[in-house]
Amino acid sequence: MSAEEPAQTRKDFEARLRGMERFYHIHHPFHLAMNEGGLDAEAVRGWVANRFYYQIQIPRKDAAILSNCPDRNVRRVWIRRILDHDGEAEDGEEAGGIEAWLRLGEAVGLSREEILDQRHVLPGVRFAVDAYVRFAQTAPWQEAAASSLTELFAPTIHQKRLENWPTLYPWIDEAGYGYFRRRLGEARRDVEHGLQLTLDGFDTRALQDRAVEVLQFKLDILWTMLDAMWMAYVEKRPPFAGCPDA
Ligand code: AHQ
Repeated sequence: MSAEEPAQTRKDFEARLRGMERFYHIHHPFHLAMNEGGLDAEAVRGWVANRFYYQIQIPRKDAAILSNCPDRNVRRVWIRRILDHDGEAEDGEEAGGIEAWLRLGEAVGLSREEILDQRHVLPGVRFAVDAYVRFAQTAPWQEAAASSLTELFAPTIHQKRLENWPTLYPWIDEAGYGYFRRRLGEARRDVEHGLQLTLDGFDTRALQDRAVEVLQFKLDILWTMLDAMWMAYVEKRPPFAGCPDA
């Protein structure tokens, strides 16, 4: 890209961002298998236990963005994301998304203890998620905000789980599906704000190219998490499997 190339129109820039759906992790073999009923119970439980690590880091990621953002109007909206996950009460309806994810864990047959103590979290998942948090702590807040735009593509993935899992995985207690239901609305609301910030803030071609790089980085994080889970729970080759005295 030459330095003097003119900025894309907002419409073309948005279309370019939305066009990255082709790299979204809904197309990963793990999710393809999930949505065809191709995962065994261990793989479903492994996914829930590993994704819990992602969920508990999201509020820290969003708090990092808040701490780097000097704009009160942006912070006043962005802070909702933390409360969506951490909740506003210890339990009950206001307990938030992390509590709802723990209920999903119990619904697939995991104990709260084994989810909370992270015994199932794979190294590859931990490294990918930690890279996301560190990016939010160290990158300009606008770039960290733009990295959340993978949620442009998230409503479909939650909707598919709600539609498919009851038939494909009838052994899962449907009481656990509350998380997916709440994210349908939360993701749509969050991504509207994140998209406006990005379309407004990345207003030169160089900045628009940077936003695309940042979104690709986040797509890489989501894809890599599932690579680790595919090896462990589909290939049944967790880290160090086959090593002497593993
Ligand atoms: O449950 C998800 C969630 O709370 C978030 C926050 C958001 C962000 O700030 O990066 N991204 C995200 C996502 C969630 N669920 C993922 C899924 O596949 O269930 C999708 C993921 C995303 O698209 O980034």
